[in-house]
Amino acid sequence: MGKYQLIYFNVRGRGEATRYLFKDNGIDYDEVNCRENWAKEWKSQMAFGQTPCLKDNDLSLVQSNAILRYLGRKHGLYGSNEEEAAYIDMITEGIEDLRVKYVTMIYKNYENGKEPYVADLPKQLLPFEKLVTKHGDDKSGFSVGNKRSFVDYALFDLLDINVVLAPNCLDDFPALSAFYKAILNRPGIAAYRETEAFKERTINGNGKQ
Ligand code: 0HH
Repeated sequence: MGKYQLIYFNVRGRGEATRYLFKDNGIDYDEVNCRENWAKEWKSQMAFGQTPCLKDNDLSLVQSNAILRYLGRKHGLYGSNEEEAAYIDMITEGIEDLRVKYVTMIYKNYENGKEPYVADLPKQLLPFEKLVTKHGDDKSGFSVGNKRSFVDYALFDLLDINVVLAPNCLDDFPALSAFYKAILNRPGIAAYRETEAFKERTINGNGKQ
């Protein structure tokens, strides 16, 4: 089996949860930066004209959440039973909804949109606080059940980008704070976040955060 390739721009963006999954689980992969020659070489190769793209031998997979689900199935990171997998999917879709709000504000309306976005953040984060409390284990950093799953990395990245935007946004959410800390302190994640590769990537393509 060849090594995975992650084709993406040199930003955290929609690639970061997959990078966390690789790093935390000791899975080797090659990073391919598609920024140069994006329009000429890469874009037409992508099923929806966008990246991230995961290559696994003959498989060429785009859509960041499809990539996470694929790796989740392949590496035993998709819950312990059907019910857990369903909650993992549900939280994944909730994360997607908030990520779309975040990305829209960052790319289309940062100057006027940041303040109302931050004001609305507690309302947006509350469902995740309740879900982790009910279905997961915050101290261990499990969103669902008592086992690592791909959604943990997606939730961690969502919290991380919002903490950069609004440093106190987790203060009133004890479960999310504990969850965030648990993932942050995992050796593979902590070591990765100390690398130049991580530090030199901006969160977003326009440098706003
Ligand atoms: N639903 C998709 C997913 O979840 C959305 C992917 C997406 O928006 O995977 N991809 C964007 C890059 S993410 C894309 O491919 C934002 C990072 C921006 C980095 C700089 C972009 C420079 C572009 C020349 N966008 C490129 C495109 O649509 O042509």
